[in-house]
Amino acid sequence: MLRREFLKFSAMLGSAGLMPTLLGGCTAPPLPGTGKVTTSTTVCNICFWQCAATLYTENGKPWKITGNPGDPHCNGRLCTRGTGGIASYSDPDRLRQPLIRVEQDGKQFFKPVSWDQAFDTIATRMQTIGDRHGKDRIALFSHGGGGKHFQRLLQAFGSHAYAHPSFAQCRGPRETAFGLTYGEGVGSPDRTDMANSRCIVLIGSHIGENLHNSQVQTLTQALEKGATLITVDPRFSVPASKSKHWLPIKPGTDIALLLAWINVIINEDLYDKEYVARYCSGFEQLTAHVQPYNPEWAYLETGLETEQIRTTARTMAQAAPATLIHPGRHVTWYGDDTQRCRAIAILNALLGSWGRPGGFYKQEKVDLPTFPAPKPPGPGEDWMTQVQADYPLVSTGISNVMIDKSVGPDAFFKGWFVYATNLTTTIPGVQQQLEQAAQSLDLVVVIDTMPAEITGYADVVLPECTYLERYDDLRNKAERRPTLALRRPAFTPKYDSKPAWWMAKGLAEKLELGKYFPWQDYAQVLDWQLKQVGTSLKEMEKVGVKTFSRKTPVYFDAGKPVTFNTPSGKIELYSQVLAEVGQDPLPGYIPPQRPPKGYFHLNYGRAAAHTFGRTINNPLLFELMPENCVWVHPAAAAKTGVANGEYVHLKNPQGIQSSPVRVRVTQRIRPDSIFLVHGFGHTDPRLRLAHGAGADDSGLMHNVKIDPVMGGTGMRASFVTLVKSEA
Ligand SMILES: Nc1nc2c(c(=O)[nH]1)N[C@H]1C(S)=C(S)[C@@H](COP(=O)(O)OP(=O)(O)OC[C@H]3O[C@@H](n4cnc5c(=O)[nH]c(N)nc54)[C@H](O)[C@@H]3O)O[C@H]1N2
Ligand SMILES: Nc1nc2c(c(=O)[nH]1)N[C@H]1C(S)=C(S)[C@@H](COP(=O)(O)OP(=O)(O)OC[C@H]3O[C@@H](n4cnc5c(=O)[nH]c(N)nc54)[C@H](O)[C@@H]3O)O[C@H]1N2
Ligand code: SF4
Ligand SMILES: [Mo]
Repeated sequence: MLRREFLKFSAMLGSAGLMPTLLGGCTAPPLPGTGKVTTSTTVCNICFWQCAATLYTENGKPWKITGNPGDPHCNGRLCTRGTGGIASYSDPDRLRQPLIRVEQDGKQFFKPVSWDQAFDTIATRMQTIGDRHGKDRIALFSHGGGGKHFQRLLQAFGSHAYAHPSFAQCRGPRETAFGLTYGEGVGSPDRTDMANSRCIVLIGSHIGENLHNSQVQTLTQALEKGATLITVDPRFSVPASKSKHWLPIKPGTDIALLLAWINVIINEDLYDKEYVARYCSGFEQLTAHVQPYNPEWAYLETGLETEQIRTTARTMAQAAPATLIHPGRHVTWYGDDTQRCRAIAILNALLGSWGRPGGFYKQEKVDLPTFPAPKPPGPGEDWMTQVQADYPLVSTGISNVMIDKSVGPDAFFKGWFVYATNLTTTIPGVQQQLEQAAQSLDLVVVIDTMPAEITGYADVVLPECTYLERYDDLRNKAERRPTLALRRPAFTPKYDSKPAWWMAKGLAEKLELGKYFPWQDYAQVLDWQLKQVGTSLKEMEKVGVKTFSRKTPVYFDAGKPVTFNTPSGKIELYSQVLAEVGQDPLPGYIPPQRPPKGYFHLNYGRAAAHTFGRTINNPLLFELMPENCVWVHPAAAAKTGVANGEYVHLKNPQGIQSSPVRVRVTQRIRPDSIFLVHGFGHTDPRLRLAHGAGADDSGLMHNVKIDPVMGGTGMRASFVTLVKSEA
C-alpha cells in the first residue's frame, strides 16, 4: 500500500486548454440567438435547490440557461449562480479522464488510465479490504444526487456507512431539534410559508446573500405585502437592510435572546393559549424554566436593548400565527445548536405557527415507484452503533465522526468513496485528520467534475460529466405542490467524463454485483418511473416539469385533532427524549468564549455569486466575484492599523495563516468580528482561476465545538487576528 502523499502539483494531461476569454476574436461576433437555436430541459445543479431550467444552445454551442416558467419551485427564475451554471460545462480545468495514483522513482503522481483500468484497481482494492477487514468497512461521503448510485453499489458490496455534509455541517441540528419537538423535521426545501407571513424573524439566516431561490422569492412577496421583518445578525446583512428591526447581537448569544422572548411571550400572556393547550406538552416546565431569563438578563448577554427585545416579542405575537421564526439552514455554529434550534421550535409553537398559514406548511411529494431491481441486502450489523454510538438520537451519518473513525491502523473504516464533496474545506479544521487518514486508508476514490483539493488524497479519481451532460434522478421534492422535473443531457459528455450511474454500474459488474443495476441506460429507469405516474420521458423532455395534485391539506385541518410523531403524540416543549439521553430537556444558555485581546470572532457566510467552493473556478461566476474580502469595522481597522483595500493575512491562535485577502472597512460588521465569504482560498493550482484567490475560512477554524446531541461541527467559535501582508 502506497503511503499517500498529497498530490496537487501533478500535471494533468491536456489541462493546457485556453483560458476563457470574453472577446471571441477581432471580427464582431453575430448577435446571440441569430444562429440555429435548440433547447433542452434541465434541473440546475449549481446548488441543491434544484430549480428547473431550459438550456439554449446556438449552433451546437452553449448559449444561455433560463428558469422554467412551469416550475412552481422557481417560478421561471434562476439565481445568479444558476444562470452562470452553463460555464461549468465549458470550464477548461475540468477533470478529463480517470486517474490513478502511481509511484515511480520515489515520486507519486496521477496517471491517466482507461475506465476499465480504473474500475479494476478499485474492485481489487475493495475485495482486499473485504477479505482482510470485512465488507462493511467502506464509507461513502456524498453531497449530491449521483451519490445514490455509489450508495447502492456499496450496499450491494456490504458497506452501509454513508454521510452527507448537509447534516453535521449544515442543517442537522435543526432537523434533530424539530424532530424532537414536532416529530418531523423542516426538510429541504424548507417548509416555511413565508409568502403568507405577517412577521418573519431571521436569526442569522441571510436570505438574499443565501440565494436559495424560492426562499428569496417568498420573503420578497411577504415584504411586498407589508410583513414585518426582524433580523438578528451581528452583521448588517442584506435582509437586515430590509428589516424593521435589526438586532446586532453579540455573536453566539442567540439562545439568551430566544429565552428572553419566550419569557416575555409567556409572562405577558401573548402565547396562543388554545393551540398550546390542544397540541403542546411541557408548558408548565417551560414557564418555570424561563423565569430567570428576562430581557434585563438578556441585555447583559446579548448587548440588545431590553425595550427592543420586548417590542419585537410583542410584534411577533400580534402577527401570530402568521409569524415565522425562521428555522435557519446552516445552523452548526457554537455547538449548542440543537438547543438553539429547539428554542426556535418552541417559540414557533407558542405562537401557534406550525401547521398554520404564514408559519410552517405541510409538504407533499409525488408517490413515485422505484424501478424494479433486486434490493441490496441489509447490513449484518448496524454500523452506527459501532461508529457513532455517542449520538443515539442520530439516524444518519455524521461525517466528522466517520473521518475520526478512519484514522490510524485500527480504524473502523479502510476505504472511502467521496462523491461531490470537497471534504478539505467542508469539514472545519480537518486537514490533520485527512493527512492521517490518507496514511491508514487502503482505498480512496474521489468522484468529482473538477480537480478539487480532495482529489489530492485519492488513489483513483473518476471524472463525472456535468449536470448538462447527463440524466440524473427525477427531482421529486416534498413541497407545496408535488412536481417532477427532468434533468437530461443537452450535450454528450466532454472529454472522457461519465455520469455517476454509469460508473456505479460498471464497477458493480467488475464486482459481480451487476444484477443490482439491471438498466442499460438511466433513461430506461426514468421512463419506467414516469409511465407509472401517467407521463413519459418523451413528454417530460418537452415540458421539463409536471405538477401533480395534492392528497393532503397544506395546513392543519381546522378543528381536527393532530397527532404528532413524538412519544407523547404532542408538540414536546419539554423533551423527555433529551432528558433520557442525559441532555437538557429545555434549552439552557452557556455564554460563548470571547476573543482574546487582538483577536476577532471569525464570522463567515454566503455571497450571491458563488456556491461554497464549487463555483469559484467557474469562468462566468469568477468574473462576477473573483475573490472574497475580509469585512473589518472602522474602529477595528484603526486599532489594527489596516486600511480599506489593503491585503492582509488572517491568523488564528495556533499560528495558522490564510492566504492574502483584501480588507473591506465597513460599519456593517461589529467591531468584535470579521466576516468572510466561505469557499475561496483554493490551493490546487489545477484550478487555474480559483487558485490563490481570496482566503479560506475552514483552515482557520481551531475551536470546533461539537454538538453533544447530534455530533455537528460548530464552526463559529474560532478567532483570528489580522496580519499585514508583506509588500
Ligand atoms: N468553513 C465552512 N465550512 C462549511 C460551510 C461554511 O459556510 N464554512 N458550509 C457548510 C455547508 S452549509 C454545506 S451544505 C457544506 C457544503 O459542502 P460541499 O458540498 O462539500 O461543498 P464544495 O466545497 O462546494 O464541494 C463540492 C464538490 O463537488 C464537486 N461537484 C460539483 N458538481 C458536481 C457534480 O455534478 N458531480 C460531481 N461528482 N462532483 C461535483 C465540486 O467540484 C466540489 O469539489 O459545507 C459546509 N462546510
Ligand atoms: N449564494 C449562495 N446561497 C446559498 C449557498 C451558497 O453557497 N451560496 N449555500 C446554501 C446552503 S447549503 C446553506 S446551508 C445556506 C446557508 O445560509 P444561512 O442558513 O442563511 O446562513 P448561515 O450561513 O448560517 O449564516 C450566515 C449569517 O449568520 C450571521 N451570524 C454569524 N454569527 C452569528 C451569531 O452568532 N448569531 C446570529 N444571529 N447570526 C450570526 C452572519 O453574519 C451571516 O449573515 O445558504 C444556501 N444558499
Ligand atoms: S437556487 Fe440558484 S444555484 Fe440553486 S438550483 Fe436554483 S438557480 Fe441553481
Ligand atoms: Mo448547507
